[in-house]
Amino acid sequence: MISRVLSAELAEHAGQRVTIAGWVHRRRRLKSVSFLVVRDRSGLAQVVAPGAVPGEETVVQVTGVATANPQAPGGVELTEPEIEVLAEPTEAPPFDLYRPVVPAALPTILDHAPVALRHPRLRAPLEISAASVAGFRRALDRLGFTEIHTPKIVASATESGANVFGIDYFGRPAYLAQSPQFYKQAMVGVFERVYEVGPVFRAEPHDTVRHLAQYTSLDAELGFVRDHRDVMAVLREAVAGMLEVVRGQPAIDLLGVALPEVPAEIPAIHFTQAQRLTGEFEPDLSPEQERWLSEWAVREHGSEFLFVTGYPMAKRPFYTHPDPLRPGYSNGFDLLFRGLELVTGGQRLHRHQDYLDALAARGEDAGPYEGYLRAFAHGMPPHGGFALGLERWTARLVGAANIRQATLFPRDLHRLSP
Ligand code: AMO
Repeated sequence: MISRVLSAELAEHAGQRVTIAGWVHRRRRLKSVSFLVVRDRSGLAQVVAPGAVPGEETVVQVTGVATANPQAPGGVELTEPEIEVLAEPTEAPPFDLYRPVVPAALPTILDHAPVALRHPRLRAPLEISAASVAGFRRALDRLGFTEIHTPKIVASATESGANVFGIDYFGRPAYLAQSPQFYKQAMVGVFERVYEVGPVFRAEPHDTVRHLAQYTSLDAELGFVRDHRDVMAVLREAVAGMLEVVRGQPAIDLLGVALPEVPAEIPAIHFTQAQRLTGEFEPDLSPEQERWLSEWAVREHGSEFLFVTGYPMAKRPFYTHPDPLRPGYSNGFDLLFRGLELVTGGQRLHRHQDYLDALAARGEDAGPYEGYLRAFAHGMPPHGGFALGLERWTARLVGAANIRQATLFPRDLHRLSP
């Protein structure tokens, strides 16, 4: 490795001759002196040089004396520099990366993602996303969960046939996994408590600000639950754990983001109550209803999170456990956050015969699910789980209007590259 200090550590080395390395973020030439701002993974450092200096996005290594200057970023700058060019760009960036406000529209940013994401404000949501995943893992590790990695090439659809990508698998039909649903359930039979952070695929025919064709699903599944409320309690811990790690991130300050509080118990309302409150009685909640309910939860409970429980069985997948006390309704829930469905989860069926009956009642052939159902033939405890959409979470957290602002190389109806 090139032996260097990070720009964020420069103040600790005041008075010493040190080496930094990174990209020329900004170059300013005055009459007798040039200012060079070098960007590395930790932030920005200023270099004062007597003569000409390399242009923006040149990769440099600079050795100089760390000298106190209250006007420099971090209060320290490098003087008496020796500048070595490690790589020279052959193309100019699509816009100035040093302007604090991004001077480009989303399609330009996405078309030029490899360089555009170098802008500190555009990189920040992805840093928050990484911190969220670290917090998710830490929270579930503490609760005795095992991380698993399930196949993404699968033999059957899980969440309904409509939005699944079909592929040719050595001459046989196969699909890109819409969810690790079946595998995470089966692994409850092995580990009791599992989670997965991985890509899932949805052939979404809609061009919306909240749907992607590939997104990152934070999944969990646990056994020996009494009902869906035990799953909701674990989800609460997972979300609180994500925020714990996010809270310390410089990206939060950079974006000026207000983080939500997670109430000790997140408020929950039944689906029928949600219908009554909004005065709409469709079998599923519309995006407008979700927005209204979120505002209601802030007004009534001071919470930016709201559980809606007891969705109608007809609107949930066949693996959903019915509410034993309310025919037609399920032990399935959604978690709304800042006006949007962030999580879907619930208690599942766990007896083999219940699965056969549920498929028959829906007029579905059990054949394609044989591999999945085998786990239940060997004894499965009452269990449940959830899946949280990472990009939706990050977008809501940073106040991005479009999910693509919180997605690395988004895939959608129109976008397959970069
Ligand atoms: P569901 O299909 O509701 O549930 O997905 C779970 C969560 O994933 C996110 N999400 C999406 N994010 C971006 N683009 C999309 N096209 C998209 N579709 C869904 C949402 C959503 O709440 N197997 C169940 C989960 C479970 O019960 O464990 C499932 O996948 O944030």
